[in-house]
Amino acid sequence: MKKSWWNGKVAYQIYPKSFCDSNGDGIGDLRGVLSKLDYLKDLGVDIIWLSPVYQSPFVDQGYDISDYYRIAEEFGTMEDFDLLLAEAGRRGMSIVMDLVVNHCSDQHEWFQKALADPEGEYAGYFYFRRGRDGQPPSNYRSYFGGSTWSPVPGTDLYYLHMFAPEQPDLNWENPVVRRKIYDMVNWWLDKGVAGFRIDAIINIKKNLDFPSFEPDGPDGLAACTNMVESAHGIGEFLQELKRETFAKHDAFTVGEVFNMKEDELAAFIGDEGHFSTMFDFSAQALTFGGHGWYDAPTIQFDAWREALFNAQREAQGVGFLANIIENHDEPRGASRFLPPYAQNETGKKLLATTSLLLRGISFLYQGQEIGMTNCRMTDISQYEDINTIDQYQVALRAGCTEAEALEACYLNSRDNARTPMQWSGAANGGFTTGTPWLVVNPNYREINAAEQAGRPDSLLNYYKRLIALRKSDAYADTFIYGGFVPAYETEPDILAYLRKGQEQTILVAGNYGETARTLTLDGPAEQVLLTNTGREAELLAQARDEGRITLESCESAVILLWIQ
Ligand code: TEU
Ligand code: CA
Repeated sequence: MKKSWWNGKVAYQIYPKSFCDSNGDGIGDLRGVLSKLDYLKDLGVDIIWLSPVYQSPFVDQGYDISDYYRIAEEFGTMEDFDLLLAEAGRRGMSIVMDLVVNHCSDQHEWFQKALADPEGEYAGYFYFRRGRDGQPPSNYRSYFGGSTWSPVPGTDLYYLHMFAPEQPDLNWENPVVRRKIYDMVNWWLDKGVAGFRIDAIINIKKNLDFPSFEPDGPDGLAACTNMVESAHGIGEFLQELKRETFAKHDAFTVGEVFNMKEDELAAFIGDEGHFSTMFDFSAQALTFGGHGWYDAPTIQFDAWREALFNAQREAQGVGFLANIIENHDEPRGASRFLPPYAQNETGKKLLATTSLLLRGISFLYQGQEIGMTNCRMTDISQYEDINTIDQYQVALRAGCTEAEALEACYLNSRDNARTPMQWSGAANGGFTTGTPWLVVNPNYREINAAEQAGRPDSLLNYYKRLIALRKSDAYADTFIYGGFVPAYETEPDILAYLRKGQEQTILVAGNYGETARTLTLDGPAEQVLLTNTGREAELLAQARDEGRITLESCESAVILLWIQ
C-alpha cells in the first residue's frame, strides 16, 4: 500500500456549536476553538475536523449550508477562521472541513433562484420532478421522516430532499453543479485546509427512474436508502471529484459512507480509492434494523467484537478505515458500548484502548477523552435535533408511551453527543458564561476536563499516554502499518488482537466481563507497555513467571510480546 502523510495521524472532531463559547451568547464559536488549540495539541491531536462552520439557517445544525464561502455569523468571521488555520498550523496541526454537497440549504441562492423560475436554469441544479396522479413522484421516506418530495409552490412539481425539506438535494448529474462544487472545494484547499470529511456522500448518486418500493412502515412509505442502493455508478462522480480537487492538493479525505455495495471497499479506500479513508460504522450498524429508535437493537458484546474484527480483516491489505467510538450523530460511546458495571473511568479507558490501537486512522470526538455520557432529558422540548424530534413522534405513533419514547431518545439521540463540552466544574461546565443553546449534562460537576487535567490517573491523562504510545518512535510503525490479527476470539468477554509489525508483535487485550480472566500468552512477554489500572509491573511479573496474564474485570493491557 502507498504511504501518505496522514497515515499515522490522530484526528479529533469538533462540533463547533458545543465546543467552547468565547463571547457568552451560549453558542460555541471559532474563537472558542482557538482558545483550546493548546489543549488539543497537548492531547496529541494532529488533525482537527470541524463539523460545518459555513453560513446556515441551522435547521440541521449547519448541515444545511446557505453559502459555502462564508462563515456562520454565530461562529465568527472569515478572519477568525484564517487565524484558527494559521494558529493550528503553527502548532503542527491541520484543519479538515466538513464537505456537505449532497444537498444545500433551501436558503441557498441556487435554490431560491430555482423556486423563482421552476423551469429555468437553476431548477436543473436540483431534482425537480412532476408528481404522479397528484402524488409525489415516488414513495420514499426521508432520513428525518416524511416524504423525500416536497411541492414546488405554484407548480405541479416536487423537489427531492433525502433529509429535511430545508435540505434540497443537489443534482450531481448536472456538470455545471459539479464544476461549482469543485471550485468551492479548491477554494478551501487553496486557503490551506488539509482536507475534508465528506458528508452523506453515498446519496449523491440517484436512481433517476425514482422507482417506488414496497412500503415498510405505517406511514406507507419506503426507506429512501432503497433508492440509493438501486443506483449505480457513484464511482465516476467520486473519481472526478478527487481528480479535480483532492488529488491536486494531496488532501486527506474521510468519507461518511453508509449503504456501500459489497466489494466496493477498494474502490473507496484502496490506493486509487475515492477517499483517503472512510469511517468504520460497523458497530453503529448493529443498532439498525428496527423501525426506529424505539425498537433499535442494543449492542451485544459478541456481535460488536465480530463486527469490529470483520471490518479490520476486510480493510487489511486494501486501505485504512477510520475508527470511531462516537460522533455528533451517535449516542456517547461510553453509554452505548459499556455494560453498567463498566460505566466508570476504568471501563472508559478500556474502550479507548480497544479503539485507538486498531489498524486505521483514530478519530476522537469532543468529550470522549473525558468520558462524557448520554444526557437524560425530562421533556422532548429539551431536544433540539430534528432527527430526535422525528424519532420521538415515530415512537409515539408506534404505540410507545411518552416515557418510553423519551427513553428511546435517551439511548439514541444525536443530542447526546451535542450537549456542551464539559470544561470545568464552573457554571455550565465552563462552556459559556451565558445561557447554553442546549442543556449541559448535569454530570459536568464530576466529569470535566479541568478536574481530569489535574489528576494523573484520569481518563484524559490516559488518553494522552495512549496516543503518545500509538505515535511513539518505538512502536508507531507497528501501530500504523502493522497487521491486525484477532486473538482469544473464543474467550468470552475478551476483546483482544495482535498488531504485527516488521519486528514487533504487540498484544492489545481487554476484559469486558465482570470477572477476572486469565489468558495464556503466545510467547514471552518483553514488556507491558500500558495498562488501564497501573498494574504494568504485576502483569509483567506474572507473564514472565507463568506465561499468562490475569486481567481483572474491565482491565486492559498492551504487551510487547517478542522482538524477532
Ligand atoms: O449524516 C448522514 C446520515 O445518513 C445520518 O442521517 C445518519 O444516518 C443519522 O444521523 C444517524 O443517526 C450526515 C451528518 O453527519 C448529519 O449530522 C446530517 O444531519 C446529515 O448528514 C445531513 O447532512
Ligand atoms: Ca459564541
